[in-house]
Amino acid sequence: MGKFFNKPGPELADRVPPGQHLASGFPVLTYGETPQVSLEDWTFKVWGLAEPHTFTYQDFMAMPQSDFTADFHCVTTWSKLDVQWTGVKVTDFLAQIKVASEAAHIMQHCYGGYTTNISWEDFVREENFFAHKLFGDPLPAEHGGPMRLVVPHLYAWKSAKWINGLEFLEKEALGFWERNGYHRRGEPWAQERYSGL
Ligand SMILES: Nc1nc2c(c(=O)[nH]1)N[C@H]1C(S)=C(S)[C@@H](COP(=O)(O)O)O[C@H]1N2
Ligand SMILES: [Mo]
Repeated sequence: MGKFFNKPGPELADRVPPGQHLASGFPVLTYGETPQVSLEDWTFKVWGLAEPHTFTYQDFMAMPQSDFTADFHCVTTWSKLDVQWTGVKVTDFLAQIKVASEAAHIMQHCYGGYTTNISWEDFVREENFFAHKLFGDPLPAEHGGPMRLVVPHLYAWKSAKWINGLEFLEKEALGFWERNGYHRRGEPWAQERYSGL
């Protein structure tokens, strides 16, 4: 700890959820290998309770682009404030696809096989986005490049790196960490860390 993690001062305390410490630098947290996917090869699919469609990286570049600054909270107790990203807002992306009204949950799928589930309400928030730049540079592979999801209001395991698809579901299903004891939702201010099963 000590060297890499700092207790937030009073001016930042209201930005750091309970049980979290500030990380210096931006740690990398990956289960397994880092997939190497080129921009040319990257594709992104939607299926399930959505009209099936495959998007390329170029397709994403043609969508409205936005800059975002967001705090990032890993359940292993580090947080990083004011991370700067560039990408496509989830709400702008959703305008490009047709989703059935019964869709209430979404499974995020990734190169490498990682999955994580999220409810429709948690997914469609204005501050969620697909990011392809980090602090102005192309998103490095270890942080999820070419493309990752960023969901600032939930613990970062809900922000899928190397994302390659969304499966729209009527009922909740559990992703990789959620099947292995993590909370279904993962809200940091409520410390929704583990499922308690
Ligand atoms: N595909 C994939 N996405 C993932 C993970 C992973 O192992 N594989 N780890 C998650 C966890 S636990 C965290 S804290 C963040 C870490 O993001 P970072 O490595 O950019 O800091 O990515 C999340 N997204
Ligand atoms: Mo994490």
